[in-house]
Amino acid sequence: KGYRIAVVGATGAVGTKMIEMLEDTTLPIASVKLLASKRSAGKTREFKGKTLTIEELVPDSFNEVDLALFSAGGGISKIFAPEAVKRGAVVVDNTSHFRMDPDVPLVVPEVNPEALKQHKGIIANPNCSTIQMMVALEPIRQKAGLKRIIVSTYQAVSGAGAKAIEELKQEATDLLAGKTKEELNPQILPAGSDKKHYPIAFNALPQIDVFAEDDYTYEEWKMINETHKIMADNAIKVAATCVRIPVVSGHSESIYLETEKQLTPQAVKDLLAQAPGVTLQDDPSQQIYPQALNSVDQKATFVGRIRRDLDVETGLHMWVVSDNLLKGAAWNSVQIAETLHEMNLVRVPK
Ligand code: A2P
Ligand code: 11C
Repeated sequence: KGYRIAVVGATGAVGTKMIEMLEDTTLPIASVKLLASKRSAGKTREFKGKTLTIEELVPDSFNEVDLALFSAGGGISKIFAPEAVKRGAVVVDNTSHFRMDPDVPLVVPEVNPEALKQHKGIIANPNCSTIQMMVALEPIRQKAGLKRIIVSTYQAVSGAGAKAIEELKQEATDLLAGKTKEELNPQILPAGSDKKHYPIAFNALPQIDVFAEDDYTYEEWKMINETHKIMADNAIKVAATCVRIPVVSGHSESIYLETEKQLTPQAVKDLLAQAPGVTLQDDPSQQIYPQALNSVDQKATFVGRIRRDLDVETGLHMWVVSDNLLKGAAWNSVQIAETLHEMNLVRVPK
């Protein structure tokens, strides 16, 4: 007895992690169906000791599915998420396609689980860089109010998918073997859909996704708009600069925030030491602080380098790191599914 679950994009960077998260979830599972493109149909993959065969995604894939986790790109979600809901499946969508739809809850379980009650079949999983920032800042917002955020990110290539990981590895290999940067052939980064591509190996690219209004990228706009929706407060001022660095997994963020009431750094540390989903790693005397490499395969959001601003009384700085494929994507999606189950909401409302 349990849910019949489908994973859409089961061969991808996030989909692969979704399967791992389902292997150790508390969610009761009756069956798991793995869906991807025609290219992957027939390949196999282990789930809890059983061999599952990957199937081609078609609308009828969702017949007799209770819960579908999507991570195959926005275009796939646009077409197939409604097909899944039509067939009675609740969808947790990891793409940006439905996030700003007023009918679709955008959920970080530590922050706004009650938003799930409004779902009409689709729940959106926020962008990875937004999620970890929300987990770190919500306890502070609750205690002291949040007026402003200025964030700079240092994002891992796995956020751009499995092919971007290969691109980083190939470029690094080629450069170490003596090739020049002109001999590299970047195809994916900084953004697969943009005109020009640049090497990521031994580089830092201040572009994630394509450029939009006011010369901010979509990734930067996602951090702004999604913060407002998740915290249900459009008055919070947010500015972001999103940068891709040659790290495989684990997004890092330098966050400056201003609170309404003044909090000492020690009060913030005490607060975050108790906060759900947070692991405090902050001891400069012992050189203890969060690191991308140490966040890999961990579900937590790691926070450290907490210190006061030297000029603004209500200003604070911190360094926030999390595995973008887990809390940023696969784990947050499975955690949403667990929360839906606990709230008895794994059903499409009539
Ligand atoms: P496939 O491996 O068959 O192409 P990533 O984010 O790592 O790039 O992964 C993208 C995921 O989306 C993969 O699982 C990929 O499957 C899947 N995908 C891409 N295009 C389609 C499609 N047309 N139908 C179903 N799944 C797709
Ligand atoms: C990145 N944050 O690191 C992106 C990936 O809206 O779900 C996730 C894109 C999204 O490239």
